[in-house]
Amino acid sequence: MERQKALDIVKLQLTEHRYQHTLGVMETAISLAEKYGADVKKAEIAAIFHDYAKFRPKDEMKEIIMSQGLPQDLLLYNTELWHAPVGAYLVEKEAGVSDNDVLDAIRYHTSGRPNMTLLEKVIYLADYIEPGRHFPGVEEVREIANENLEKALIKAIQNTILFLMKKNQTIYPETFYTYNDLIQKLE
Ligand code: DGI
Ligand code: FE
Ligand code: FE
Ligand code: FE
Repeated sequence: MERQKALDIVKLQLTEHRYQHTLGVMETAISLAEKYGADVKKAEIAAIFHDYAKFRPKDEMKEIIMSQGLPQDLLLYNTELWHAPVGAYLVEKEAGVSDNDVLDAIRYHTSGRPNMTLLEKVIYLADYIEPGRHFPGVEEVREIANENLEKALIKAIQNTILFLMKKNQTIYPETFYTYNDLIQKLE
């Protein structure tokens, strides 16, 4: 799909602020893909669509999780996790994106998963470090991302887990499994 067509589709689904975030993720994902050898075109499309379902009503997302065979344990954790797998489903159904690498990068952009593909890592990290992000620790992750993709990903996940724990929020187990997998593979 052409970049402009994808952007036109996604713009209708997002607020202006979230659309600007999406443009940042797109530029960052392209840079990371070029640097680390991921498919640049797939990174572009996955980045554009990654938050497609962000503003869907919770009822609709819940119904899709229940009826479309998505992981049922999502329903026991933070609703903020839902837009990633639901987004993968809707982007295929409504926007006609059929590339499974792209759909998986959307599906796992919030929780990650063990054995993440290069493309999945690029999208997860681009989402975290795009220029519009300003939370504590992001600059450190940006610097690590210039050197080592996996180390930057680990730092981003550590920060996310610590942030959620400080707010007394639950942590989705997949987030821990992703973290453990990356640590175990670090050389
Ligand atoms: O959609 P974005 O805001 O661009 O970013 P995102 O999809 O990476 O994360 C959305 C939110 O999900 C973020 O505020 C933190 C939350 N989150 C991420 N991982 C977990 C999580 N919430 C819980 N409860 N557990 C997690 O493992
Ligand atoms: Fe997201
Ligand atoms: Fe993220
Ligand atoms: Fe995002």
